[in-house]
Amino acid sequence: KMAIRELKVCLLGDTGVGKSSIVCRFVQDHFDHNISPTIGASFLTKTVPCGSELHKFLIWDTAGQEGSPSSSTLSSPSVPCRRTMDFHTSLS
Ligand SMILES: Nc1nc2c(ncn2[C@@H]2O[C@H](COP(=O)(O)OP(=O)(O)OP(=O)(O)O)[C@@H](O)[C@H]2O)c(=O)[nH]1
Ligand SMILES: [Mg+2]
Repeated sequence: KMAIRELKVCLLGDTGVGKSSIVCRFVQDHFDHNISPTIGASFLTKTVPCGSELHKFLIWDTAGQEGSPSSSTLSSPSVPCRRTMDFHTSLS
């Protein structure tokens, strides 16, 4: 069984600069021309093989419209994450 290394990534920045688009490209290799502004925060993960390990990216994609997110935006279980998706790059 391969060891899993967790890598935490948090995207911050003004609304419309393309944070969610970068995340979408990274996790799904897809560009969505009609992507909606993020509300609250989105949490996504993607796991990719890297040498003898698996690297699991834990990605928090925050909403630029709402100004600087407080630390509670990212840590409180009460804050809605509008999308939670797991992506795994095929090992075969
Ligand atoms: N032409 C072009 N448009 C892009 C690119 N990246 C993002 N966009 C467009 O820019 C707009 C905003 O992209 P988002 O990814 O929603 O930006 P965001 O930073 O997540 O915005 P918030 O969620 O509001 O914070 C969308 O209409 C995207 O389609 C790019 O590389 N090229
Ligand atoms: Mg966004």
